[in-house]
Amino acid sequence: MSELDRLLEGAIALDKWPLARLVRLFEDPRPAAVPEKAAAIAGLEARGAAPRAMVAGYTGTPGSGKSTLVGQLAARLISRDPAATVAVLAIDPSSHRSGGSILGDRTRVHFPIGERRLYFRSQASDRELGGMGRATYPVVRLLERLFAYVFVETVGIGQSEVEIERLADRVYLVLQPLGGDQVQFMKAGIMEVPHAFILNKSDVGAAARRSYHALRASIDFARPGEASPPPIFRTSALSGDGLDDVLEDLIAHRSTHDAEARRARDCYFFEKWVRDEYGRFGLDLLEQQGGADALLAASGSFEAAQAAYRAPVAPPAP
Ligand SMILES: Nc1nc2c(ncn2[C@@H]2O[C@H](COP(=O)(O)OP(=O)(O)OP(=O)(O)O)[C@@H](O)[C@H]2O)c(=O)[nH]1
Ligand SMILES: [Mg+2]
Repeated sequence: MSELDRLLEGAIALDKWPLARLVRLFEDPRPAAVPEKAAAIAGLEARGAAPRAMVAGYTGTPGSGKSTLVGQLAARLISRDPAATVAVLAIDPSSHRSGGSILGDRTRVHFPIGERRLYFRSQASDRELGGMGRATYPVVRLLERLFAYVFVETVGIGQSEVEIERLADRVYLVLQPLGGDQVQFMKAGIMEVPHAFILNKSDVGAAARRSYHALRASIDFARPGEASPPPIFRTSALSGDGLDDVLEDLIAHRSTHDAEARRARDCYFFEKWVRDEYGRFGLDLLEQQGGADALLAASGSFEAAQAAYRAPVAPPAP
């Protein structure tokens, strides 16, 4: 058995060490890593590890309690459903390290060290605006073959909303109660994306109640005439209040991308990869090669398409 085969079998068994090794491979931005990623995906497919996870996105304002909430939701999910497995990927704009910070510590989620069904990984975001890093999509492609749920935490301040909408099957916007003089929650553009809202820190009392009504009004204003207005869940990630309601919502909407949605998602992130790595020149070259859709269809997987893409030899524009 090759080294890669051993890693794949270990990862399918959800052993932490091989998982971490594979995640690092998928985070590796170097072109030299692409063939091994393609081989890993092919090896997973051959073992029947097709994409199966529901991908849930949690975005929202800094400090609203996203990490605490996501950690608690993950822990609750595996304790109520013996078959559930959850991977949490947190994009951390405040971390300057290239991943590896211990989210489990920060979220105060305690679980036995041998608990295979929960996996935490934090990634530094490499974009000034927060949101997703370059390694986010590749790692989601790996994790969605291994776990039943993949939770992605991003900081929501604009562009990242669009990306999380592309990535996730269901998007939650996590907010915290407003101070007294704040009237509006967020720019309308951000309010339009989420499937559901989570007003966390509902344990803080009167401010939380006032904020609930202000949020309802902001949503009605940003999304007029919507047939079924998005739910607002009031939670406390500290006390656990309201978390089961969020889980019900999650489970009720458990769906995975169908083939068509998956193609569109691959296409979007393939173009993003080309743009990020090779700029406008790279995109022109992609057009000459028939475009992302054709390249993906001909290659069989996102990673194989990356290998097949004839990148410009010039270094990317700064
Ligand atoms: N009172 C109260 N505090 C909370 C709750 N959830 C989280 N916190 C606290 O809020 C602070 C921020 O929590 P995090 O989970 O790190 O928030 P975050 O949104 O992930 O933060 P960033 O990723 O840095 O944007 C911590 O001190 C938490 O203990 C809650 O439900 N109630
Ligand atoms: Mg966080």
